[in-house]
Amino acid sequence: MDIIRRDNITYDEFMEEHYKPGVPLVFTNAAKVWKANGLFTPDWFRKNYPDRKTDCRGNTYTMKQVMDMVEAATVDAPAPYPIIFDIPSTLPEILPLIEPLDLNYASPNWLTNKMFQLGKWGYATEMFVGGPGGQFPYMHIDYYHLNAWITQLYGEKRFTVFPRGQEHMLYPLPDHPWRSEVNILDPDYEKYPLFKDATPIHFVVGPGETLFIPFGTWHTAHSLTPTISIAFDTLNRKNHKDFMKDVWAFKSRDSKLKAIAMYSYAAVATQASKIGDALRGK
Ligand SMILES: O=C(O)CCC(=O)C(=O)O
Ligand SMILES: [Fe+2]
Repeated sequence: MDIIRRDNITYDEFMEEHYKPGVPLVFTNAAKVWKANGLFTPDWFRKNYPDRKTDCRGNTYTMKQVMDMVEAATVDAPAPYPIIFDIPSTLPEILPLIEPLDLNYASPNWLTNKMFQLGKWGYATEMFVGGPGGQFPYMHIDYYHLNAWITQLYGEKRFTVFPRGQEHMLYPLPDHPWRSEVNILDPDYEKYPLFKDATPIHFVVGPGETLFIPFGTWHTAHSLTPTISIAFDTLNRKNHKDFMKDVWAFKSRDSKLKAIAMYSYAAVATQASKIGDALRGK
């Protein structure tokens, strides 16, 4: 199976053919509505925001250091991956360059509702930076069953996604059921024999392209070149049930009381978001 790539797909086509059935898609030109498209490069960030900082695996790096590091990286000596800048707190000036954030496809998004934002359930707009050989640490499904939207603005990243229904071949960790034990770049088939029958879909996402990863889709990625991408998540009616299950499961690890409080809060935020949808005719 190959990944589907589309240009100029309509919102309704996207909803029917991809969003509702949960089929991943590469939009080849959705990012044309962003000023950032074609503008973001390592040089641009080094020149404009050299001193902005972020933490990665216990170290703090400046933007200049990050860009130098990913450009010097090689497959044999990779830079840490992913290096993530939280955009609203570390690079707020670039927010207008990635508007409309939803690319005219990724809505409705209840995470933009103030109540969900306060709950800190994955409402984040992040810039991922990587270099050759930089590999996401594990194959996974995203927290809280959110849909992921990843727009590649510089360089190329190789993604792997699995069709729905293959979870039993992917060996989720018993204590962290959103992470797989299998290293897909070098799978140990003796230890994970069922993985032989899994049918990963590998593909490269290049500059100006946007990958939609439906909630619950197992995936991972690695950088082939220096890369800059923008990632955010969405929540709405479609993934809400699974989201609520995760809110319960994650919070009750801490305490039952906390779980009850957060679950109730999320239920109220849901009602507010549904009213918002109705008012916008969604
Ligand atoms: O490296 C990437 O772009 C994939 C990121 C990802 O899957 C995640 O942050 O959940
Ligand atoms: Fe992910």
